Amino acid sequence: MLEVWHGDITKLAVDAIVNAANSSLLGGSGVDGAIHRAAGKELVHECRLLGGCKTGQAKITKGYNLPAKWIIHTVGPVWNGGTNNEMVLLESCYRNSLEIAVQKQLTSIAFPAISTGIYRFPPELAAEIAVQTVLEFSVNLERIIFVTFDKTTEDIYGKKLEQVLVGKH
Ligand code: AR6
Repeated sequence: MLEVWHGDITKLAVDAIVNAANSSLLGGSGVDGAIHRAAGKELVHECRLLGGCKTGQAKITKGYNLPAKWIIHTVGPVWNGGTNNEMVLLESCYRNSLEIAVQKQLTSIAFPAISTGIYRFPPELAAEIAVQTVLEFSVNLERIIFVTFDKTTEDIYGKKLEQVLVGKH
């Protein structure tokens, strides 16, 4: 089931939340900063052992103090006008995160709007890629939640999911 939920991803008691990280995996601002703060210091210790992560790839750690059991860290592309493979890389973020979730037999996962903050990916296009990519996995997972943190993103996801549900995609 696909859902849109408005709020702070660190509050969600799901199997895994996805982090929009940077390639160091050592924390940052935005949702990454919020996740590291809420999970606690042990998270960065585990992240140090992972040796970073390439754009479009994903790696998993424990959730530590979060209500979520796991954190899947993925590195979205920085938007540079769309000619640097940004769309394919964003799709890879969703796909690789979901593949890890399926491999680990997780049943619920929550995504932030990867790359649409500091990395400046156009939110409408990002939501289109996110929804189309997760649809393929909706048979494998019981709950896939799109977490929106601002009204614009919430409206965009609301519309996209409506289109999908009435078969207009
Ligand atoms: N819960 C849910 N969504 C959130 C939260 C939260 N607590 N906080 C922010 N968002 P961004 P990016 C939304 O900038 O564009 C970091 O420094 C936010 O409103 O967090 O992928 C990393 O270390 C936006 O819709 O991630 C990287 O260097 C979405 O999350 C860089 O930022 C993504 O915004 C990654 O940039």
